[in-house]
Amino acid sequence: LHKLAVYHKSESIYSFPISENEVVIRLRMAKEDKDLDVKIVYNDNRYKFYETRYEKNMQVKYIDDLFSYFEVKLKLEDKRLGYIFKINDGKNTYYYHENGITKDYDYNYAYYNFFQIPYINKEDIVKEVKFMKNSVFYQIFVERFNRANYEKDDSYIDKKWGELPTPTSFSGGDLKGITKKLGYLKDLGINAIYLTPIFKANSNHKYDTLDYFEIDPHFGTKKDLKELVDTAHSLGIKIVLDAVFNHISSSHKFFLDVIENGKNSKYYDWFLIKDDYVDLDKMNYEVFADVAYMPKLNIKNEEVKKYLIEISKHYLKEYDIDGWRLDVADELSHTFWQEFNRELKAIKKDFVIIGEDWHDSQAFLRGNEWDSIMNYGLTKIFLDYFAMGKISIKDVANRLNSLIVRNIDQINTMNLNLLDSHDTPRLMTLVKKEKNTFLSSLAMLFTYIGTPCIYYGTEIGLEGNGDPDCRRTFEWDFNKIDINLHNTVKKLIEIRKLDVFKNTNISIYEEDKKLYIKRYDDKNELTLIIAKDLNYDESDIILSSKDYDNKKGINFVIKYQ
Ligand code: ARE
Repeated sequence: LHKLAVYHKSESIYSFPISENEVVIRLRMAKEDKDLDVKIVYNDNRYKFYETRYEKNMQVKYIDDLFSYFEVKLKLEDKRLGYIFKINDGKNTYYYHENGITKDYDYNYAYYNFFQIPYINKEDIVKEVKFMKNSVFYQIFVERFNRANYEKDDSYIDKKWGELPTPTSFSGGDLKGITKKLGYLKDLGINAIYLTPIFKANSNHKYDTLDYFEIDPHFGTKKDLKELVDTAHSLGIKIVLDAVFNHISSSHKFFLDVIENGKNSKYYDWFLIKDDYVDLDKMNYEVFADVAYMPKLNIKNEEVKKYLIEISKHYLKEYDIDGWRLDVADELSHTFWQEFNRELKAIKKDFVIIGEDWHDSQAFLRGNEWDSIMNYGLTKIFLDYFAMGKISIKDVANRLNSLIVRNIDQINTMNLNLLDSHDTPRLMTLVKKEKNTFLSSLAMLFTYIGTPCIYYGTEIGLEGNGDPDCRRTFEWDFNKIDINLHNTVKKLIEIRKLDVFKNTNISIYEEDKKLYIKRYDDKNELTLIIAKDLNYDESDIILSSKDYDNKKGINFVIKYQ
């Protein structure tokens, strides 16, 4: 037994209830110890742990570069779990408990050192937002998706639809344009949309808010937003908006007031200014990254908190939106997000909170702040393998597993998985236009645990390098696109809706330089195989869901060059 690798912590990602009478227990061990006999010894009434105990085998569920993670799901009658682990390495039996690893364990005299979940309080169980597990998201950069043909002041538009964007160019996309294409999205299989910011702002991306209570006039009116949300809902499509709360525009009236009145402004404490007056040249105030026109808000200030929560509630109550995606969410305080979560979930339960954090965000994902993140951790694995060829298929398996054990099952189900976005180069460009690689990446995205999100235009193979090139206009002339590619993406979306994806069972491993991702439930099993040297015809690449219904355990094979 490699003792140094053995790790467990109660009431953490290693020990969590999924309902009042069901808990998941994980135990980390060395990768080399994956074949050892591991048992959990427990009583669901910890007060009786001394008298009676039950034993259950634990199975290896995930393996990464260093560790194997054993897991067991326990059904409980009582809610007060006490447990230890019993490990047999063929020679010795070891007991692992709060005091470490020992060769003996005297149950009569357990010194209060068993691990425990003292009591499963229903309100502490992390809840899944119901619609997430059935959703395929579509991210829209509003300025570039579609321009509706209607009377509006278009004097601001300086690029023809189809011309390449610059950091400051305008092509004219708007909310009505999106509403018009909801039928198209429905047909594609999309049932949730995330829009980049739509509130009044100077830039084309609208991350520099001038007024949170106004829809940007380039994008439309309040009526247009209402119509968009209502039409979407009537088609069974959810709408998530972008909340930019880390900073506002330096031309926002609150900041202008501070520029004018310095410390005497009633908004002085809304920002983080080093001196009594703002010095724009010296940039003596905190900003987003190093961007002078985006002064950071002071989230410690109770008035700021109240203001931001009021905005969030306003769109929920007035427009019945289904979630917020939170910009630069990792720089705002836990205290703020807890308040935000409590207030919003009190209004609508089936409401999702998606944080933008490119790293391990577990600290925000304990159930009382965000539900989910934009899962760039996954994006990075795709990049390293499919785009850069920097890692092996074995590394892919390891890292895909590693990413799962960062969080509990409920969160994994809700994480927004993406391959590209308005902040990254586009998938098609990253894979150098190799269609099989492109489809392999997408197949992996759709098979992985979590909620897949495609960036507008992925389904037509839209290309683009980093910001701003990844924000090109959509091509609506379908004579100009690869219709086979489009149909294949559509098929992937259809497959994703199968029942087998509605649980957290997943098994990811490498064998003979092939990557296997298996999803399963009591009745079905679906395996995705990805490898460089599979000998299948293009026509075999994707099996339809009809085939799936008729067979058990079909392979859904993807090859790429
Ligand atoms: C503009 C230019 C860029 C230029 C940038 C900096 O277009 O070419 O590089 O200025 O001068 C919005 C606009 C951008 C704009 C930016 C500033 O959409 O076009 O860029 O404002 O004016 C980090 C943050 C993360 C952020 C990304 C981009 O942590 O929050 O960088 N993403 C959000 C939005 C953006 C938005 C903003 C924030 C600002 O999604 O669209 O930009 O509101 C590692 C780091 C991460 C880092 C990531 C990417 O993983 O750990 O922290 O994310 O790399 O760099």
